[in-house]
Amino acid sequence: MLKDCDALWINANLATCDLNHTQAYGLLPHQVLGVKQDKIACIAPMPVFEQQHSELTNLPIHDAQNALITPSFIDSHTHLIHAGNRAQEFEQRLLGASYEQIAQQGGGILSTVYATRQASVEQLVELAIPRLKALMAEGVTTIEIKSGYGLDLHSELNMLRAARELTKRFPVRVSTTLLGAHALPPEYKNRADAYIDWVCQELIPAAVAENLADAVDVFCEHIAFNPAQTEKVLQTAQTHGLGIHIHAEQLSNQHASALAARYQAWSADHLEWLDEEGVQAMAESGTVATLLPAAFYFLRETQVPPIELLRRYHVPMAVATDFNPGTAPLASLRLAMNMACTLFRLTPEEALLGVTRHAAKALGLQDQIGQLREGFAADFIVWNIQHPAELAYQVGINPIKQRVFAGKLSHV
Ligand code: DI6
Ligand code: FE
Repeated sequence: MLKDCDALWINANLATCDLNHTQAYGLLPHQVLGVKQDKIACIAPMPVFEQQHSELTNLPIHDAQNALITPSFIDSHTHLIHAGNRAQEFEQRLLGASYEQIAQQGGGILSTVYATRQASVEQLVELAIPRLKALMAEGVTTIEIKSGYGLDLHSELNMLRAARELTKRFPVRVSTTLLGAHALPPEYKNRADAYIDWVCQELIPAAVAENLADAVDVFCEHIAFNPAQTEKVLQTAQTHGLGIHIHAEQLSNQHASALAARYQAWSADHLEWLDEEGVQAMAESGTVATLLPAAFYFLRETQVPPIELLRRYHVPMAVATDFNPGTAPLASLRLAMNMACTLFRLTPEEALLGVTRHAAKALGLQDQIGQLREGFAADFIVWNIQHPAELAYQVGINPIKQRVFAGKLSHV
């Protein structure tokens, strides 16, 4: 009932991203959307509002004036918390060094580890704020943030504490991921198995004890951890009831996506070298394929993820920034959507679902966010655009009219 709502948005075209609406984008033209507390309470055609108008005089009413409303965006893969930057490495790569060579020489991820270990929680938060604000200004209300630049107990937990702290200061939801198995720290040089044992026996339990991690992630790659080491971490995550993400098939095919699918991973991410067996395994386990076109772009990769196969097997595709100082210094989810279209040939509709419904599933939050649907979080954006395809099409213009998080208008 509209009169039970706390606020209404009227004259709105909704791109619900809800499968139950068979139109592309789940489009419902000329609707009223009612919010109660932090949830969407009612979605109805405008004539329903007109009939009940006389009973609704005390309600705050926002006239969308035929603007488009979408679920707000979810950036489901970021390394937002870190210190330092790697502009020099960017230059080295342009002069011919590869990402792998730089990593093998002790640069790359480890250079960010050295900088991050020097920073306090407060400094990490301060460094993250402008990055977060940039994402929020484009319509993001949920963001996944990984650790992985500490690689010791104190620094890994501090990264997660900084990520949690952001939710106390900003109207944003954060999903945290422990990426202790991101790179081998210098203290464990040539002792990767011992490091993985430490991750499983000390680091994961410590993060769980403080409720700092919603999920666990592993970089399974020839320059990082092998499938056997990866599996140990996934087993431990499962024992603790944590969600699972995996950095898989980014630089080579390690069959890591199929491995993670056996552990019901929420998502497998990157996937440039994914094969059909991996796609099939992901389809069976309901694992989301998270595409990170910015990393592909910055590394000037040429191997494109198998989009056609993912479509054929109905594997849901998410799109995220992978914001990080090495391979994706990009705090724009809208540009990532555009790159998913131009570089990977996603349709604009797939790109939008990739930052809404499918991104929610990649975070295990598919029953709460990512769709305009009664009972879902009242997290949505009112856009000054005519058609949802414009969101992936145009870059550098920000058509946000209103940003609503948990039922409240929020300004960034
Ligand atoms: N793959 C990535 O794209 C990021 N981590 C990973 O495993 C990059 C991390 C970095 O280079 O700092
Ligand atoms: Fe990443």
